[in-house]
Amino acid sequence: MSLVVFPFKNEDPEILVGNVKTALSHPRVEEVLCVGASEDQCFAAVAEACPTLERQYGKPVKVIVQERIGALRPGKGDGMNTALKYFLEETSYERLHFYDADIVSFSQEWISKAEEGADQGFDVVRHYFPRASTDAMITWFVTRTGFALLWPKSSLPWIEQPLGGELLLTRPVVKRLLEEEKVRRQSDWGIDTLYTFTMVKHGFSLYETYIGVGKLHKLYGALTDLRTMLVECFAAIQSLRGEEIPSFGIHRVEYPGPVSQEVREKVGYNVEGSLPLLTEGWSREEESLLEVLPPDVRAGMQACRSFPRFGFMDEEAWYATYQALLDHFQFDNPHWQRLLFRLWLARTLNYTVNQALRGYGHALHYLHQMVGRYVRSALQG
Ligand code: GDX
Ligand code: MG
Repeated sequence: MSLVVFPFKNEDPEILVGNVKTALSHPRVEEVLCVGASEDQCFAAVAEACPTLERQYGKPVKVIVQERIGALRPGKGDGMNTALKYFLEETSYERLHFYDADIVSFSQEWISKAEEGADQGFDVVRHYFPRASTDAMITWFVTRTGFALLWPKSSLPWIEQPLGGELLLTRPVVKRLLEEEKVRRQSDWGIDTLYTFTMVKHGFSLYETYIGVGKLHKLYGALTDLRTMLVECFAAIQSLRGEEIPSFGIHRVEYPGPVSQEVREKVGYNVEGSLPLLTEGWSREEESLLEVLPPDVRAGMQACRSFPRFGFMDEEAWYATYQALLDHFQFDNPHWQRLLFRLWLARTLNYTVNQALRGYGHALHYLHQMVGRYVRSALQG
């Protein structure tokens, strides 16, 4: 029997309560837990709905505020780790499901497919979805790239959506995650990276189940909204450097289905609006950091100060840049944070213009092949 958890922060309570009901009506679900970042408006609305839901469905429904467990910015990591603790200390269920609170395409199928994977004996089941070719730019250029560079022999680079917040964990996995000091510490957006990394490190078997309807959820406006997430996801990878993990763990991926026209045609971000972000607001300190980058990248970024440039940031340039970032990036330095964002933006724009523009099939094939090329380069050292 299973516990379903929704971590949330300032979400639309109507959507969250709808998702709670969907979970409660699933026969495998014994209890639903919502973990809020604070006692915000959404928290109050969900708390008010709980007693009625409990009566209606005859199952416990709780809403709690996340504990302060980690050492970084108090964010989604504290929320998810609070849920792990609750699961281990307050319940004896065998499985824990996580789903984002803002999903509007959530259905019972998501729970059933995860349960089916676990029924087959997999320790972890992760959901994956069709994504637009210009979506998931942190996943491709930060997380999967970093996994390929640092752990090319592992299954990590081949996990479709390593940052996804929709997953099922069996009890031994939850126990192992919470025992890791690095996992408990990761209170911010880096939590998904830490969970993914730790489950592979300990050799848990992994199944990725495909959800064809896709994840429709609240969208970001400008690319700058992604800055915190980008920085925290990169820092999470950097903090794991030097850790050894097993080669070739058990990892199976359900074959995907046809991708809807809507996803194929969707543009993931505002291209024109992000161009000024390459040129605006350079400080002397930020300029001085360019010194540690490969010469072509340094010259390209210097040119950006007067006009947006990104033609130089191709696949090879990003590989070399990433290596330099692993060595030199400082998480607590705001100049480094701004520069990391600009470098990643240059890579994202370069890919958009040279690959995504050629069509959906080409772009997705390119991204997967790119990971393969990075894996091979990393193995050759
Ligand atoms: N308890 C708690 N505390 N929940 C939070 C907090 C927090 O500080 N911050 C965000 N959340 C919830 C939020 O309400 C939502 O349910 C979920 O976490 C994901 O946040 P959202 O703002 O919807 O982000 P996005 O871009 O949709 O997230 C995706 O990428 C993240 C990542 O890249 O790290 C999604 O797959 C996330 O699960 C993933 O963590
Ligand atoms: Mg979301």
